[in-house]
Amino acid sequence: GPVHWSYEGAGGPENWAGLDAANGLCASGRQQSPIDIRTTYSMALDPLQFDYKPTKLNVLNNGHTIQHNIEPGSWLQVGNDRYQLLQFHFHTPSEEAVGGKRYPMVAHLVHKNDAGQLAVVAVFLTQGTVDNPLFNQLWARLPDEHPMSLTFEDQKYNPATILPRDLRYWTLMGSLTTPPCSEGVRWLILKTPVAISKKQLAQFRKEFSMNARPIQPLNERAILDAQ
Ligand code: B30
Ligand code: ZN
Repeated sequence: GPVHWSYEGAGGPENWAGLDAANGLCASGRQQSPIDIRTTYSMALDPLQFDYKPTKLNVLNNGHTIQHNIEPGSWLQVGNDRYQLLQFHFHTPSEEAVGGKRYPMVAHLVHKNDAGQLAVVAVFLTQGTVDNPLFNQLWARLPDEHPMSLTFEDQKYNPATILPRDLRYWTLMGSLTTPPCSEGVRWLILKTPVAISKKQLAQFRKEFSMNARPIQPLNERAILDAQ
């Protein structure tokens, strides 16, 4: 059958564009993600306003990550732009790099506005000394086959629990980091990492040892920095 996209070998990132006619931007796009954050430009940026509410725990193993789908009703507002939180998922190592260095993991919180435009908030995950209680709840019963989706009716959590206290961020326009690598994605990358334990990192890596796309050229983009 057709080669499915993956992170190494025949289906790996260097070959994504050749796997499907819809994936052309993976090779030819000029605004691709992820990027390395090096030179940034200070600007007065709108603060991120998270208006998230408790949601039923859903866990999906889609073969390339663990994804948590969110019930309608959680919102992100940036200036006058309002986006609904759809899902969040993880990559290891982090896809985005800071000064050439990747964090152990990243969470991508995927939002969409009424016009269908995506805004993805990236939260770096670093290794701390104690379990992060949220991740104990999220990953208590990971689906070990894919595709496989589990919903726990009696387990609610507020997705805001994944956010650091300090919401300062970098921003630029980019793309989906997976095929079809569609552009027009508003990236909001939080500067402050959140800690999870070594055991929790290992729990994810046991299933997904490497699911990060290589760093993409910045080309004519500027990374803005709210100071
Ligand atoms: S990311 O945040 O840039 N890594 C999608 C959303 C965010 C990112 C990447 C992809 C997305 O919505 N992709 C389309 C849906 N997927 C299904 C899915 O959610 O699991 C189609 C697909 O990719 O083939 Cu796998
Ligand atoms: Zn992602």
